[in-house]
Formats: sequence, structure tokens, C-alpha cells
Amino acid sequence: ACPPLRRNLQLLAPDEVELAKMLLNEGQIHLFEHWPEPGVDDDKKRGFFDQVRRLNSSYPGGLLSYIQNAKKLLADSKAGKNPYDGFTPSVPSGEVLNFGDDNFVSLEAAGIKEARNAAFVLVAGGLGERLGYKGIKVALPRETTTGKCFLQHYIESILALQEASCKMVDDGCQTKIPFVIMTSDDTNALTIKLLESNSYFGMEPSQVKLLKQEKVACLADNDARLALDPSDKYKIQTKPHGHGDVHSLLYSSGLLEQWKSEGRKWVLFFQDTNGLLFNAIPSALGVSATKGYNVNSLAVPRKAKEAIGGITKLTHVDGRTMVINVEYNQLDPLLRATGHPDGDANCETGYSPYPGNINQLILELGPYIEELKKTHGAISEFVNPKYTDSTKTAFKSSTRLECMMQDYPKTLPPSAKVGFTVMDTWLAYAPVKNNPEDAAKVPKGNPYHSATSGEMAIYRANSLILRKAGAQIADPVVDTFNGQEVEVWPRITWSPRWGLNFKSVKEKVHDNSSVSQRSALVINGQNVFLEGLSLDGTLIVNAIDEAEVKLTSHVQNKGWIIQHVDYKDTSEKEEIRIRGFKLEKIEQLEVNYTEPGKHSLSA
Ligand code: UGB
Repeated sequence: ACPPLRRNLQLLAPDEVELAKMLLNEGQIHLFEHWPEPGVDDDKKRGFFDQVRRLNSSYPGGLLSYIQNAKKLLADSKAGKNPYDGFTPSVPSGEVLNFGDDNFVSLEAAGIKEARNAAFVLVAGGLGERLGYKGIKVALPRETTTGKCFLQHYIESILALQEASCKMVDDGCQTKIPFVIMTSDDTNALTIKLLESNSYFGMEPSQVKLLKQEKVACLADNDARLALDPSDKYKIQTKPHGHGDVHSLLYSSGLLEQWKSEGRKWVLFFQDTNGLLFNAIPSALGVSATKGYNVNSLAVPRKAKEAIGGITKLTHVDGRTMVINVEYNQLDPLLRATGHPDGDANCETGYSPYPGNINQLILELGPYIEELKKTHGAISEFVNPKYTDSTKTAFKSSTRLECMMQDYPKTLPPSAKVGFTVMDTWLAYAPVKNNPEDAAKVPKGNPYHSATSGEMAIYRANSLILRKAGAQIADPVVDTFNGQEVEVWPRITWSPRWGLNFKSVKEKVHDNSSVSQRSALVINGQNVFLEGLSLDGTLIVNAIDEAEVKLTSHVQNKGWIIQHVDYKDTSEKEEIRIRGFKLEKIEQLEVNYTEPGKHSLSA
């Protein structure tokens, strides 16, 4: 059927011949029509089939399934078929937590106790195209006062949980909480380099496992013809398949069974750049444990049109119901189609009535394994072609099938306990996703989700936590960086071992302590107490565990000044440009307590 391919058949192994036949049967003749006579580009032709083999083995059901699924989804998309046909949305009810109240504190305690039975999974295969940053996002500083990157913060937080959790039980617990990172070809090498060049940020290397997701073939048209790479005609163009791959990768890795045999109970999934996330983990895990949720999604109040999915109760005409994330681009059409002419709109609270999914999922391991035994981790897919016009006959650029990790509950039986936990945004959610130009265009009142807002949110959260613990923290000032108006609170940061949960912060903070707006305070050390500290400038405290340090005095110095940086200023590093400011370190007091015993920093 394809003479150029027939002439080259001797180059192929028998299984490759089978793959070639399958491709021809599925309408993929264009992949070979330009093949020259044998002897010309033979290595490239062999390389082409190496890639076809990889694409075939990394997709559940192989390339044949991929092409057939694509044909069906593309036809549905062309026909304008609504994936939510027959479903009516309504606002679900879930756990709403109030930071710092008795319920919150006891849930945090329950969650920390459970943490030793958990495993953490970070999905970090995305390149962050919206952010326009060239490196991997987990290497970005979470805040620039300490300069610690997201990955370091995540690892230190898991280690702090591990330590605190083991201390809460009296059985000599030595558990090492497993930490899996899903990478992709875009992020894998840089993630390994970041870990290795920083000694895994203090985690034992054996605790960390990287699982690399493979990309999937791009689709050139409605017939699901695979797209050739414009710069190499012996290569199929590929794009990421989405964070939903994490489930099939975990399943095929064998890790889930291993964790089960170790007595683990929970798997916590999280995303690459939410610097506040670990403020929410202890209490959310506490909710899962006390409510017995098989699936618990973390949510925050959502502004209409915000680029986070809405958690929605869907009721089918046949009576089925499920509580599931409806992605941000689908919520508006779904609402309009079901009798809500305003679509995705704020209600009288000033927020969308649908809680915002922050894609932090806590799954109960036992039921998760049982489900994956059935599905092998395959997640329902979708396709999102950008058509050239309303005839929907051609695409602006190639597309591909995608899947999302939060769609996992879609295949669960109605008996599954699926819940969600809503927390304050200031406490739990501050992703870094948008580049400065796009962030500046975000409608007023909606969050920027930029490097600027992501860093300022850390200071705000820490300031508010210290306030709640009794300290007097000055009000913020409002300033504009890269066209984004933000609140600038005192630059307060601490290591996760100092402030893992609200109770441990409260125990270390006395109400006679104060921090002025222009100050920066960095706390590294478990036993550092704010007892009468009055800070107006920059103070950095480093203390070993055996040192008990009381900060009791007035500390004043010129401190660190925030300087504006324009994102177009190429003389600055990219990670600085995208946040729109840098710290000019004029004067500071740095104190190091390296001897055991009681110490105090007094006037
Ligand atoms: N990711 C991968 O690991 N592999 C991939 O192929 C793609 C992504 P984005 P998105 O909480 O803010 C999600 O691009 O997909 C990783 C939810 O769907 O940052 O637009 C990537 O590295 C949405 O409901 O987000 O939106 C990153 O860690 C809402 O919850 C993560 O997946 C939103 O996040 C998310 O990728 C949010």
C-alpha cells in the first residue's frame, strides 16, 4: 500500500513491520511517503521506528489505542459533543476549616500523627510555558529572603513531618516517608541535577524516586494523523500527556504495593509551585483520617474565571452523582448549558460558589490500589484542538490527547468516599504560573498567580500566622511590581521544623513580640522563641536543636530594602525579573547558636 515503505522493509525488525502495518491500517501513510530509497537516511529511518516503539510501549494499550482514542475524541470535539451531557452541576458540601481554631488544631495533630503512614508524590513534568521561565519550576526560589527553592522547601517540609510524626508515637518509629517526583523529558535531567548538587536537601537519596512520564504523539488533523516534527521528517512530534500520567506510572512502578506492605495508608499528590501548600497538609490529612475519605481534594474559595478548576457535584439524569473537578475552561459552558445564563460568575460572597481545586489530592492507599488494579491507572482523556475556523476542519497547530490527575475519581464506584477540604487561600494556595505580562492583565481582584504574588503570599501567610499566635506584626504597605499591585508584609520566613503546625508556632511566640513592616526575620532552628523581640530591620537566627534561644530584645538596623526590577531588564537574572523586585541587603544581624544550652538574644 505504501511503496516507499515497502522498499525499505529490510531495515525493520519483525515487530517493527507489525507496527508499520498497524500504522498503515490506521491511516498513517503520510509518515512514510517521503522516505527515499534504501541507502539514504537509513539511520534516520531506524531512529523513526525506535521512537514508534517507545510511543507504543509507554501508552496503556499501545499506539493503536492512542490513535483510536484520538479519532473518537476528535470526532466528539468536532461534533461539539459536551463531555458533561446529561449531568447537572450543583454546589457540593465539604469540610470548611478555619485556621487556628480548636478543630483546626486537633485536625493538624491527627494529620501529623498519620504522616508517618504517608507517601508524597510531586508532579513536576510540566515546563511552565505560561510562566515563560526556562529552567525547571521547582528550582525557582520560593522566596528570595532565604533564596530556598521550592524543592528544598518541599523536602524540608516532608522531613519535618516525618520527624514530628515519629515523635508523636511511642514505638521507636524510624520511618522514612517516601517522596516520588514525576518528571518528563523536559524536567528530568535538571531535577536530578538539582537534587544531586544539593545532597537531596537533607533527604536520604533512597527516599526519593523519580518516575519519568513519556510524551504522546501529536495529532495533525481530525483523522488523528500523527504529526511529523517540522524540523525532522523522521520524527513524530510529541507533547506532554498531562499530570494524569502519574497514576499509571505509580501503578507500573510497583511502589504502591511496596508502600502497602510497609503499612502505609495515604498517598498525597501535589504540584510544582505552591509555596503555601504545606501549611495545609497536616489539617487536610487529619480530615482524611478522621472522615475516612478515600479521596480528599484540597480547595480554596475560587474567583469566577480564575484558572483553577471548580469542585462540582454532578448529577446525571440516570441518578448517578459524583463530586469532581470541572476544569476552568469547562465550568462556564457547563453552567450556561444547564440553566445558569451568567455562567462562571461570582455569587453574593464575591466568590464562585464552586470551591477552587488546588490539585492537592490525598488518596487512601488501599482503595487506590484496588481501583488501579482495574484501570491500570488509565485516566479519562480529553482533546483540546485549536481550530482555524468554525468549520472545525483544520487545526492552528497540532494537538494531542491529555489527562489530568484530579480526574481519578471519575471511574470510582458510587460507594467511594470522595470529599474535599476548603481552606483560606492566604494560608494554602499561591502558585507561580503566570508571566509578568499576563499576570498584569488578570482582572482586578483575581489572583495573579505570578512569581511576585507567590513570594508576597509567603510573607503574608507567615505574618498572619504570627499575628494569630499573638505577635504584633505591622500592617502591610501596597506596592506595584511588574504592573501588579500587591501587599508587602514583613519578610518573615522560617524553616519547616520551626513552624510545622499552628500549635508549634503558638508555643514559641509570646504576645510581647513585634515586627515592623520594613523588617525581615529568618528563623532556622527548632527551639527559637520570640519572647519580647522587637524587630525593626533584618534578623537571621540559626540555632542547633540543642540550643534553646530566646529572642528578647530590640533589634534595629538598616535592614534589607526592596528594589523594583523591571521584567524587561535583561541585566537581572530571570528568577529576579519575573518577580519584579530584589532585596538590597544593607545591614542585618545574623546570630548563630552552635552550642547546646539556653541562650538569649538580649539588648
Ligand atoms: N504537570 C506534569 O507533571 N506533567 C504534565 O504533562 C503537565 C503538568 P499546570 P494546569 O491548582 O493551580 C492544574 O500547568 O494543568 C505538572 C489543574 O488542572 O501548572 O493548568 C506540572 O509540573 C487545575 O484544576 O496547571 O491546572 C504542575 O506541577 C488547577 O487545580 C502540575 O502538573 C490548577 O492546576 C499542574 O500543571 C491549580
